[in-house]
Amino acid sequence: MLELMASKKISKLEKEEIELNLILFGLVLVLLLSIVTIWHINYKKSRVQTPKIYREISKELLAKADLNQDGKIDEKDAKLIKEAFLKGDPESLKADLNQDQKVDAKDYSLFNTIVNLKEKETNAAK
Ligand SMILES: [Ca+2]
Ligand SMILES: [Ca+2]
Repeated sequence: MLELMASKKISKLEKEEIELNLILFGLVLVLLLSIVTIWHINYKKSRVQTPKIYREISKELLAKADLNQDGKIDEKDAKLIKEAFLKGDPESLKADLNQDQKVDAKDYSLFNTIVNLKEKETNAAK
């Protein structure tokens, strides 16, 4: 009789353990699913919000495009890049954004792309 009771007790304990494991398994599953979902949403977001050209523009390039180093890329920098146009002296070469050792239309269009993207970014943040 006592033995029977003991085995019953054990089986009850085992049952509880299995249930607990099932609950834990379920929780882990839900956690994994939500991580995958969040990752997927963020992945889609980053794909939508980041045009290809923007991914190619590095932080260094953004820093370079701020020619007078006043922390923003604006018409003052545009003026500087115009002044540096087709010049080869070290001061003007700061405007050589694509680093081909000359300041030309490529750098100017790169600068314009950065300005446009910056504007889009500011508008999106509003
Ligand atoms: Ca500037
Ligand atoms: Ca260049």
